[in-house]
Amino acid sequence: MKTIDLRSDTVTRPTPAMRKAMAEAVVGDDVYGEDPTVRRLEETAAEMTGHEAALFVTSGTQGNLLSLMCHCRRGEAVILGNQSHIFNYEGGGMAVLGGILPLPAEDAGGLPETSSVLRWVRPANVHFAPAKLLCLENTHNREGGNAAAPAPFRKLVTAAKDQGLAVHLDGARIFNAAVAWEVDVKTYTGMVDSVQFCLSKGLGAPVGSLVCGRKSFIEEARHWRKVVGGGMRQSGVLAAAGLVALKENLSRLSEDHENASVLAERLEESEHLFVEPCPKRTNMVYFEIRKESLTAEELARRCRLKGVLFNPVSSKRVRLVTHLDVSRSDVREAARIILEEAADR
Ligand code: TLP
Repeated sequence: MKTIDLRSDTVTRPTPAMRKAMAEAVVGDDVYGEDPTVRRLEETAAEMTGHEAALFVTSGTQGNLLSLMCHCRRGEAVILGNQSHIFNYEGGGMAVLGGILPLPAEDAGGLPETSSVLRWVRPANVHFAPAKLLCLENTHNREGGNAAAPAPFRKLVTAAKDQGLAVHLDGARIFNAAVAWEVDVKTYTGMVDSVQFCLSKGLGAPVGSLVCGRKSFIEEARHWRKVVGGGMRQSGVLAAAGLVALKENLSRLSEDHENASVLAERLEESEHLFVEPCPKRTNMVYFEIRKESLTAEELARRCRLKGVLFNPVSSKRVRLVTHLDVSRSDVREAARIILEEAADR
């Protein structure tokens, strides 16, 4: 039985071209700054995002953590969406390791409300942890994978900067946003102080993320990366796959988006499922189960037996993610199985 894995775009296996590049990578000790493949990846990432420098890190979570630790000292605060990945799914790393206070703002729909952000910008007062940074997420994972449009994104960044805040972008899937809006990725990345993007999601590389920013910022991030045990040695083996991902897999992201739309349309046929509308869909589909007797856990269990994997995100809510290893016929087949299992009593 074929498995159609819609749990996440993190599940992709490296392509033959990636494996070849990994096998042939010229490497050195990157803690000494001597790995030419890592350097090439970092230079490529900086150039693509419109920043001075970049740092290859182990994961999106590590990239976000280092960025926050560079922007804020202990006792300072970060404003971020209450639905954001950093707030919900990164183990509170900023508080655990950085002594940084998260200040949540309403971000239903994907971008935090400007008023909800600005209420945390308060006058200096002994009682307050001063807010130094705004974090944005695009595309927005928990908000349906929605890609924020360039104009409201710019407006919010400008409003934050006018208040003296720095802005960090959790751009785990920022290339999906750029592809969805048909703009250069710099439209988003060029206006923020720092950005983290993932190679290991829709771009299909096995491991790694890049943090991009000013030279001095990246030097400090390099220090914090070592502190958290992320100093890697011959990591050119991994960077080589990342370079292939950036060269070969950007233009095909639109296929994932189309497949997600096909999946959404098919699932809308069911009276038992409510497919959450998404203003600018990328590679995710969220739906709610409207049938009283069926939980997301039970639907996932039944579909797993038929070879379709996905993650429940709550007792009635499900997320499906399309990616490199899922074809158009796979999504049609997955939709068929989900519809069938949802209809079954
Ligand atoms: N997201 C994962 C899970 O952790 C939920 C997924 O399967 O989607 N920012 C965003 C917006 C993310 O979606 C993720 C991963 C991260 C950061 C963290 O990246 P990693 O997993 O590389 O630490």
